[in-house]
Amino acid sequence: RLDMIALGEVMLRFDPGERRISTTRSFEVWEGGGEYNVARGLRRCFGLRTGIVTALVDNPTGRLVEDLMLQGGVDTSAIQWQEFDGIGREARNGVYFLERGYGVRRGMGMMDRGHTAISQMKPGDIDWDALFSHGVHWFHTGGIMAALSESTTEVVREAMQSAKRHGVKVSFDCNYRPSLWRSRGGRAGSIAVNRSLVPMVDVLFGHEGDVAPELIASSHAAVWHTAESFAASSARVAAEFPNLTAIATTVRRPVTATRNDWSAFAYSQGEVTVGIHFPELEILDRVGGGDAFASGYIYGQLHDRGQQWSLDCGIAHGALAMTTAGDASTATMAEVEQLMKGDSAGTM
Ligand code: KDG
Repeated sequence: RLDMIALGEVMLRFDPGERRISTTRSFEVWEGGGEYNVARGLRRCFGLRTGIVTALVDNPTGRLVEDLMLQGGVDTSAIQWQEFDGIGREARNGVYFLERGYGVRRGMGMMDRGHTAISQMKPGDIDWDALFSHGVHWFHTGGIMAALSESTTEVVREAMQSAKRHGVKVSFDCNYRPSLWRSRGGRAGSIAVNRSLVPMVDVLFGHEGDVAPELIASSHAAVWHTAESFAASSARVAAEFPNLTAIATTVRRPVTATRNDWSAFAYSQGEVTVGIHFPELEILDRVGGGDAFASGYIYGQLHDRGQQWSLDCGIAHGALAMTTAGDASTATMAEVEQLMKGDSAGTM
């Protein structure tokens, strides 16, 4: 029995450590994927039973991704395994390369994810009703999965419809990725898809650059700089989509490549909650911070801890996730709680 299920692509992440992609001689490998990272965080830090729905080609790199996910404690029994054609012409496993920023130099990344097995997933491939009928409480997916292809958009829609039938809460992280929308109408294409999905979403996540422009169709695409403008924009979104119970938005303005101005807001039932704030958070690896935020917030919501606690839990977990290498958080619940109280995490 699972508490939570995520749907999304999981890729192999190649990390050159302190070197650059173009000059390194070795890479460390991790698994990563926006939606999956949330399931992993809920498992490893918060102890929930979580599972991933994804598709992989059944070859050694696909099995490596599975092995890493198993190490993350996430249930992999719903993976759709696609037969390997021996060359990767029909379907591949996605990979990405990321080098970290340092001081004045921003980190840079490269995605290599065309023709992946998951981009070919289509409605009817997964028996969602069977998956959701065993006491699952939460379903999480997002704008990366919805962007992969026309058919994955429909898989997201199908999964959300089934979750709603089974009374499962649905969250969606906008996670706008320009490269994925290039052949699908760019930002306008993503807005149109997100707008069609949001009526089924209970909790909408995003970072401040994503949520407003994607969901507010008018030209009002302002970035939310203050609680006031966040309140106004999110009130409009909430009025338009009455099923939304909360909008949680992270604020992560890079101060330098290795520092963030990090916080978040939530909007729920007409009220804005402002979370704890780290104006100059030191960062080792910023990837996965938003996903760790989402998992902390979901944990709070699943345990009826209220907006303030959920938000602070998300912010603290996101902050800690960015202090270690890899997409995944290695934080413990005790460290998260300590940081929520304003103490630096860790003991000696
Ligand atoms: O949120 C983390 C993701 O950005 C990372 O895992 C890679 O899935 C990824 C994507 O598409 O950016």
